[in-house]
Amino acid sequence: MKKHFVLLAIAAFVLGSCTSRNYMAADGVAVFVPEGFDASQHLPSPIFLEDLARHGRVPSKWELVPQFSNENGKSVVRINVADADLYGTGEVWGPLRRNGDKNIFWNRDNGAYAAHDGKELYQTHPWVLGLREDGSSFGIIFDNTWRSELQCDSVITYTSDGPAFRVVVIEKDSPAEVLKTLGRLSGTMEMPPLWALGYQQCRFSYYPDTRVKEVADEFRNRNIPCDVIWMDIHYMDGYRIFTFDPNRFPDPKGLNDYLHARNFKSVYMIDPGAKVDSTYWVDKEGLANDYFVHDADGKPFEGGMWPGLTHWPDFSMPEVREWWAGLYKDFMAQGVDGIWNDVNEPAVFGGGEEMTMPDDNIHRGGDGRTAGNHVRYHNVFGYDMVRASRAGILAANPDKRPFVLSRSNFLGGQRYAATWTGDNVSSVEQMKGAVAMTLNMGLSGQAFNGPDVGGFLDDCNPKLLAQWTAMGVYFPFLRNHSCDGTVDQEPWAMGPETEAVCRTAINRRYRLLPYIYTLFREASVSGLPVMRPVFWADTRDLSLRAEQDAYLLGGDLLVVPRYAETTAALPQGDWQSVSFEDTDDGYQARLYVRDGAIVPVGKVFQNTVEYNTDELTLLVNLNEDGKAYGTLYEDAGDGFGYKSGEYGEYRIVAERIDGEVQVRFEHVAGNFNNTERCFKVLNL
Ligand code: NBV
Repeated sequence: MKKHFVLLAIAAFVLGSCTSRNYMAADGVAVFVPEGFDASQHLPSPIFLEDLARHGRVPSKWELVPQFSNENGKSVVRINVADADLYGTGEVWGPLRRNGDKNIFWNRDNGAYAAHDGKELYQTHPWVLGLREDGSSFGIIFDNTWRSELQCDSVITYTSDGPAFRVVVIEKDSPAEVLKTLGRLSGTMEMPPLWALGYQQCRFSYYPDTRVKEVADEFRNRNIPCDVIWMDIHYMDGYRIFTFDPNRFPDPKGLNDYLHARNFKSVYMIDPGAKVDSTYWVDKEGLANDYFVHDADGKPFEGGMWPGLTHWPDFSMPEVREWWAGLYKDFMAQGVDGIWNDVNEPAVFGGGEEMTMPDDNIHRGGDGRTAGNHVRYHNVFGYDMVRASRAGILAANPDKRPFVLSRSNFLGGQRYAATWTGDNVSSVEQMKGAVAMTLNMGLSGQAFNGPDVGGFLDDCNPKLLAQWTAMGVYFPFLRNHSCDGTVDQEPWAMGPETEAVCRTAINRRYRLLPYIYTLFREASVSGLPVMRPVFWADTRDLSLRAEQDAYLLGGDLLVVPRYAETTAALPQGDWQSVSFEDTDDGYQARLYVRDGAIVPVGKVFQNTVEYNTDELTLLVNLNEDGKAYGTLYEDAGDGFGYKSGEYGEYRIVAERIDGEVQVRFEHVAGNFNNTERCFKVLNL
C-alpha cells in the first residue's frame, strides 16, 4: 500500500513537471517543451509571428503527445498518429499522401530532384498536416532549424542533428481550420500585386536587351496574354549582383520603360553571393563592414558561384539585412518591378557533396538570436535573405506591393516571398509530379508557389509544352522557364498547334482572374491554400485521400488534367462542367463548378494592366434548393490602399425564382461598392 502511494506520488510529480513545461498557446494549440530545452539555440523562432505565450495547461485527454529522446547524440521526437493520412511536409518530390515517405531538411540545390531521391530539396517546412478518418485534423510544427529528417509512418519520427527543440501540435475539426491556425501563428502571404498572378515568361537567360524586347513583342503580336518577362543571370556585369552588363544591357531603364509601355513587368535575378573583387562596390562595402559569413577561422568565407569566388552576406545579422535591403534602392530605380532570389540554399560551387558552405562556418545572429555555426543557420539562410529583400524593395517603392520569388525558404517565409519548385525536368513524370509538390506546399502554408511550366532541364517537346501549359495555368504561380542550352520554350516556339493550345490555356487563366484574385485575397487573410487537393471537397470520402492528378482551384473549381480524365478520383456531388471554347483541342483541362457555387470570370485580357471586372460572366451551378453563392474581391491590383478600405468584397447570390435564375451582388466590405455592375449569367 505504502509502496503504491510512493509510486503514485513519483508518477504525479513526473507528470506534473512535464505538464508544467508544456502548455496551451491558444485554443487547440499545444506547445511541448522537452527537458533541457535551450532557448538560446532556437529562439526567437523564424516560424512564429510572436512568441507562443502560455494560455493554460494541456488537457489530460490531449491525443498527440510527442515523446522526446536523445539517441546517439541526435534529438528525436516520436508522435503516434495511428492511421491518419499525412500531408504537407513542405517541398518534396513524392506522393501527395506522405505516409511511408520521408523528407530530409537540409536546403539543397537539387537539379532534376536527382540527389537523395528528391527527398532533400531547396526549402524546409518542418510541418505535417494530418487528416483522420472522421475528417478531424491536426498539424505538427517541429520548431527547429537544424538539419533534420522526417519519417512519416503511423509513428512520425523527426530526428534532428541539433539540440532538443519544441513541438507545437494543432488540433481542429478540419484541415481548413488547421491551416487557418497555422496562418494565425506563422503569418500569411501578403497580397501580391495582380500582375504576379498573370502568365510569366522566363529563360536562362534572355539576352541581350533586344532579345528581351523581341520576346515581349511576340506575345503582343501573337495575342498570347503575358504580364512578366524575367531576367536571369546574363543581364549582370560579370555576374556581379546589382549591376547591369554594359554591352548586353546598356540601358536597363530604357528596357524597362519599353516593357512598361507594352504593359509588361520585369523581374530580375539577385543571387546572394558578391564577387570577390577589390574593385566592386558591393564586395568592398561588405568587407569594410564585416558583413560576410565567417569561416571557422573568423575570416570572410569565400565560396564558388557564377562570378567565381564570392562572399556571402551573413543574413542572420540585422545590420546586414538592413544593408542588403538598401542595395535595392538604386537597382529598383531602373524600373525593375520584381526580384528573383536564387541559389540561396545557399548553393556553393565546390561546396562538397551537399554543394553548400562548411558546417563550421559562423553566422553571428542578432535581434535576440545567438551566434551559431552553419548547421544551425543553413536552413534559414534563404529565409533571412528574402526578408531583407522584401524590406528593401518595399523601401525602394513604398507605394507598390513587393514581389520576391525565392528558391529557398523556411516555414514562416510565406510572409516574405513566393516560391517555385526549383530545377525540374521537361518530362511527363515531372509535369504530373508537380501537382503533388505544389499541393503539399500549399498544405504547408505556402500558398503562392508553382513549378517551371514546360520543365527547366532537358529539351521540352511540342506535346509536353501543350499538356503542361494546359494543366499548369491553374497553379498559383504561372511561369514558363527553361535552362541555358535547351530548345526555345516560348508558347510559339514549338509550332502552331502547340501555340494554339497554349494561347487557349493562358486565355483561360486570364478569364479566371476575378476568381483567382479573390482566392489570393482569401489566402492572404486566412492562410488557406489557393490550390487544394481534391479531398478538400469532402474530407470524409476516403477514396479521395490520395488523389494527386486532379486538383481544386479554391473551393469551387475542380481541375482535371486531360491525361487523368478517366482515372482521377473525383468528389461526389453535382459538379457541372464548364467549357470556355466551342471546339475541343484535346489538351485543355476539364473544369467543373461545385454545386451551390458561383465562379466569377472576366474577359480575356492580354495583361493585367488592361484587366477589369466591369463585365463579368457568372458560372452558376445551383444546388438542390435552387441556390448558389460566390465571392468577388477587387481592389487597385497594386499598392496598399486596400489596407485602408480601398477594396470591394461582394457576396454573389443566385436563386431560382419562378423558374428564372436571379443573381445579385451583396456588398460585404470595403469602400468600393459596385453592386450594379454588368454581368452575364451562365447557368450550368
Ligand atoms: O540562374 C540560373 C539558374 C536559374 O535559371 C534556375 O531557375 C535556378 O533554379 N539557376 C538555378 C542557377 C543554376 C542553374 C543550373
